[in-house]
Amino acid sequence: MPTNDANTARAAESNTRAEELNKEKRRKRTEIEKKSRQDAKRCKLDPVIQWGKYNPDFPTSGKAGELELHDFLGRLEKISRFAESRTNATALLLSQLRKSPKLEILSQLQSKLPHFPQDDVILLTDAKSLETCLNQPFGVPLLHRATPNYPSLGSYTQFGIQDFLKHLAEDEEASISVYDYSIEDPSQRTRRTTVGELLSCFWSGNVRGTALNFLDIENRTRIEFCPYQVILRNITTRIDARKQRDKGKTGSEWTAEPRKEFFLLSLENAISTIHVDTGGVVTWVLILEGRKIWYFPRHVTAQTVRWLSFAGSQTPEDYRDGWVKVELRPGDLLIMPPSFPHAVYTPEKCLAVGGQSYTAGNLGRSIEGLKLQEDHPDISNEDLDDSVYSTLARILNECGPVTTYFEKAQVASGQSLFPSLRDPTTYDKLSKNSLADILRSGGVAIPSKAKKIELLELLKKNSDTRAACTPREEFLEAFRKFCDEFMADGI
Ligand SMILES: O=C(O)CCC(=O)C(=O)O
Ligand SMILES: [Fe+2]
Repeated sequence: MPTNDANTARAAESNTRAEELNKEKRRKRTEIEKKSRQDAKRCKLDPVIQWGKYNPDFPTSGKAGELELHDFLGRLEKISRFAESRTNATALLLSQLRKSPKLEILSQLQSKLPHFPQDDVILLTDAKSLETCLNQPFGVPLLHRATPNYPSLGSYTQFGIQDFLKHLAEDEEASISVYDYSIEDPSQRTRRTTVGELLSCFWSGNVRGTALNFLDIENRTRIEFCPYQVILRNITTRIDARKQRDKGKTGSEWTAEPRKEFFLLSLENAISTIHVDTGGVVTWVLILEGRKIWYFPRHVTAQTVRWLSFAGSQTPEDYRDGWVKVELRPGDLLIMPPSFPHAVYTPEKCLAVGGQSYTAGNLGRSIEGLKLQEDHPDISNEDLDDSVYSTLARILNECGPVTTYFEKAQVASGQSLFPSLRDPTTYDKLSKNSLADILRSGGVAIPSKAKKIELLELLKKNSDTRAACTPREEFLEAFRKFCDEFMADGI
């Protein structure tokens, strides 16, 4: 039989154990409560995007060019609304129902969800969401709003206007191009100037008042601003990564191809009218200092882009469902799909950096966009450069291992857009005009009043003898090979 002492000792021991257990439970509960308080705080901090104020009705000097662009912006503003998205609408609804009972929140969500807006933009929260989106095709812009909980996805966002001016001041004599809309003739608005003039505008507080827009200043600082997820999803990075047999230092023959980035340095009230970026690229823009208002049509298809060509860069009217705008602040990142019409207003001095790439998910759209730009060169503010064709030729030749069946199918579906001089199998199906187009684009002279049969003869002869010699022909050749291989393997 245990003694009284032993009983007391055992009871004391079990009391201590119970106390320890209770202590552990209390500690866990406090931890859980702390975490849920933090979660609640986070939900409060990132509820709804707050779009800032700006004044599109800025003063002008009365010069014709300035009035024209001021008028353009006024008309664009009238038909634009800030971007909506399901994520944002949910956050807004939840913030309104914050104090309601749970059942009420559930019933409101149930009745309102089916009527939520379509996504005007895809809102990114963090690096993971950026990576996920870049792995897929996307038809609306990706937007990351920097917040305390979800800081900027770009690096070096503390690099501002003064830092950049100091870097430029190393060579004040250097020439630079600027878009100056105070010039009346639109074709003369992009003019050459010097870094000296740029510095004096920014350092003097811009007393002349012209809203100069220095676009496309090559980033030669050697600082890379591009978010690493964008670099890693770039299809050429992925192709190159598969080719490096030796990843080590010793014996490495690796030479890095510089990735181009561009600074956009704008004085307040700078405006870029409607355009698509050249070459069917995916464009990313990161704001370093100041703000920009970015406008784009709510509904974009190939027809929208053809309408841009038809209506011109200063006619925002008659786009289906109007325009969407987003306000970009320091640290914010915007990524546009290929050949996506946009216009930009800079309400305050701004430094942004950006670049271009092709992604596997959007490669089909890029090729479609290239054809749109060939047919309608006026949709872009830049001409198609040979390097676009060379880059795409390389991608088409080498992208097999890094593209899915679906992505390949999307690319191959564009085959008929580019009838090739070296693809005799399709000639017989084409009209006389199309045959003449192919011959002309291959630089072959066409006899006047030639019949279809003669054009066919000419094409057959030329396709046998001509080797691809221009970058465009290289691209056509690569595209044809890509499509042939897809047909042979895929279907
Ligand atoms: O900032 C601007 O005025 C135009 C920028 C733009 O169109 C671009 O980066 O694609
Ligand atoms: Fe642009």
